[in-house]
Amino acid sequence: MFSFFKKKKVEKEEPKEELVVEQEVKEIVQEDIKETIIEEAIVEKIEEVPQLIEVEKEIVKEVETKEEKKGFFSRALEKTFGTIKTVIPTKKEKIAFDDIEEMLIEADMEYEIIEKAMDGLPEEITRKQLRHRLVMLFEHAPKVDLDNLPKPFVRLIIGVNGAGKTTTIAKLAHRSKKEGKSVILGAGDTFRAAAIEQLSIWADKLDVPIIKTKQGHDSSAVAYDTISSAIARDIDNVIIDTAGRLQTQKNLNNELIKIVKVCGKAQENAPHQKLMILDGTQGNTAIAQAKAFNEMVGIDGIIVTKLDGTAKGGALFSISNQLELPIFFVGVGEQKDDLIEFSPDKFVDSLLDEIYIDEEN
Ligand SMILES: Nc1nc2c(ncn2[C@@H]2O[C@H](COP(=O)(O)OP(=O)(O)OP(=O)(O)O)[C@@H](O)[C@H]2O)c(=O)[nH]1
Ligand SMILES: [Mg+2]
Repeated sequence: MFSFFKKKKVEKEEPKEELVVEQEVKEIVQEDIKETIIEEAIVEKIEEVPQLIEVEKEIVKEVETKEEKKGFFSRALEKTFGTIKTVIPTKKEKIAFDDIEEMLIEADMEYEIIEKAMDGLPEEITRKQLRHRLVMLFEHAPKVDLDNLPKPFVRLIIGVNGAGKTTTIAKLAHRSKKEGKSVILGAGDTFRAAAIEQLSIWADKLDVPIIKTKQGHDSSAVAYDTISSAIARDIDNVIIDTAGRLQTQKNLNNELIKIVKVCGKAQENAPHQKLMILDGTQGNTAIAQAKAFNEMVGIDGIIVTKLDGTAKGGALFSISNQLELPIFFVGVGEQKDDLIEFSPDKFVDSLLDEIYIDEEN
């Protein structure tokens, strides 16, 4: 009995070993097959890489466009929209004339402009009707051809004290770099030592060259040197800071006129853009300042700052319409990326999205 069982046990063990070996061989073969499949898949995918990169680029672009639009109303107009919603709390297909009028007043659009925009509209207003009227308010502003810019392209930044000039210069320089353009800054606010320091810190942070002098020195000389340096170094963009000034400060204003003249000596037709920086929290009062500066040196465009902190977004309509100047950018914070390219269509659409149900009608 005992030997029988023993024998049987031995007989059973032999095929088990064979089975184990067979199993191991199978596993090795399966691994090989798997590796081959993976290798083939990788080769296939490598061939697809250029197409995938294209698809990825398109997706990124789409997301950026959406983000830009979303960014526009979620940040720039957050407070303005908050105010609008107190007047029109629920979205509708048609909105009463009086509600629209009240909403625009609350958003700090000038009453004269509101009357002009709404003249002849019916008692119940559709999105399409209102959109047409609001977009029209920006139409006097001349279009700027950004395709054939001179090199260097010189921008002179002007405005009253604390409007956000120096910070906006940093944002514009950052934007130039992102677009693959070289840029140089001119510390033309020689009035305050801290101003030169402030722009130098930004230049360091952004890793862009800066031309500066000592406090109290001639700011037009800084402007001249910055443009000359850009020409010598083949730099695309020049951005020149200036001291904050009120339209009533005669000496400072003569200085500004001199800076403009001297820029023209360094390069023909420079400065190519005189940009007025307006503090958005000032709403309509900023318009009077801009008018005075426009008479003094001629302004080519506006950048409205600090829209993140104000419910006065509606003033953008009056600013552009009254001054008949384009708004190029809006500032929505203190960081280098907090600058949004302004588009009347996007601005109006994001505002209407808040109060109308239907996108099309
Ligand atoms: N929230 C917010 N703050 C801003 C914006 N732009 C500028 N600031 C802040 O406003 C203050 C004044 O900005 P500056 O860039 O120094 O203004 P400036 O016009 O150069 O001032 P002066 O040189 O004194 O005339 C700073 O504290 C900035 O950080 C913006 O878009 N949003
Ligand atoms: Mg400054």
